[in-house]
Amino acid sequence: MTSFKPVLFSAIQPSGNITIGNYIGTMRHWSKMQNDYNCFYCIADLHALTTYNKHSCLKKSILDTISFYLACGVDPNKSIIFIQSHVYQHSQLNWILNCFSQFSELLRMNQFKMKRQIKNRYEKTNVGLFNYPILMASDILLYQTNFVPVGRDQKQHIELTRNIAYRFNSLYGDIFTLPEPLINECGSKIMSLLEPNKKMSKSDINKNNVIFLLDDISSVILKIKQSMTDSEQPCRIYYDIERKPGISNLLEILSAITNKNIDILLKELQGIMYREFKDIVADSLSKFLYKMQKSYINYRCDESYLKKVVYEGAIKARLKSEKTLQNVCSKLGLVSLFK
Ligand code: AQP
Repeated sequence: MTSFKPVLFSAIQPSGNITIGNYIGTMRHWSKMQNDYNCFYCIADLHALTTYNKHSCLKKSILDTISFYLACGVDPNKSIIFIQSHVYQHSQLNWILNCFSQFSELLRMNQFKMKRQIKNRYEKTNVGLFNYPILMASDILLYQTNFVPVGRDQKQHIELTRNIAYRFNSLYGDIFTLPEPLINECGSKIMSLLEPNKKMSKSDINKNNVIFLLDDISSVILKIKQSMTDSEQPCRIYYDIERKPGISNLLEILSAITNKNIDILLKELQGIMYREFKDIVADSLSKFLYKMQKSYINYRCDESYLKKVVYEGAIKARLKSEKTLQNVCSKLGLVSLFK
């Protein structure tokens, strides 16, 4: 007899090289979650179209992302790994949910406000960027998801997803499961290295702000050494996001990759100077990335295996999502081709 497992959905958009922020905020939890949840791990390529302008690199980014999913321990025999655009149900439900979402609630989305500002400087904002949270709601709701591990930046999108699901359910009965975000206290928002009041992001123009999982070790060491701290005298290492955003950010990174909580780290780090602290962070990160990159390369050079994984994943994801979509269509009075 198979026991009931809650459904977990998580995704990363292949909008560039994956960052240590993406890893700490979500991916690092994925492999241990496989035993307790029915996991759907999606490569959100349609989302990437909203901001990505290097379309010639998109295919590479998608294959890189699948390889990192595998490198961080996701097992395709336990979890479903798939590419969003292979499962057309996402786009179909997206359109339907557009018709159950309000313009005003999308205008309130902080990520849209922030990304639109960046875009205004370089190009015009596209409608996809505005619509992004509804596509995200569709991704989640199609699988009757119970939990969504996300970084803090995505909390508002999960709240919107719940609101849309609740609105739909109030009209048509219990069609969608209302998902809960899973947000860790530590590492849920890793900040930029040089501007620690701003989130670390793949698309940051200043690459010294970001540790990418594919960075070579010498540049990781340099980026950490150059990272912004503060001028408090005497310099002391403690956790205080307001007063010491740079040091607190490095502490969160160190805590996440060493699996030690911050209180324990602080005891170990008592009395050391910032320079020594940065050496410790750089050393731990280098060891972590070296292992991760070694495993990544093994997967990345076998494209036919990567394609097999996402092919099989798409078949399973279509099966599950089609059930929800059929249910939704029938409630709406759309005529089925088959029945
Ligand atoms: N800095 C971060 N700290 C913690 N978690 C983070 N996440 C992103 N940045 C951080 C989490 O990673 C997951 C995947 O994110 P995404 O690729 O779907 O979109 P995003 O949040 O827009 O990521 P980026 O890196 O900022 O990409 P760009 O620059 O393309 O917009 C999400 O769960 C997110 O919370």
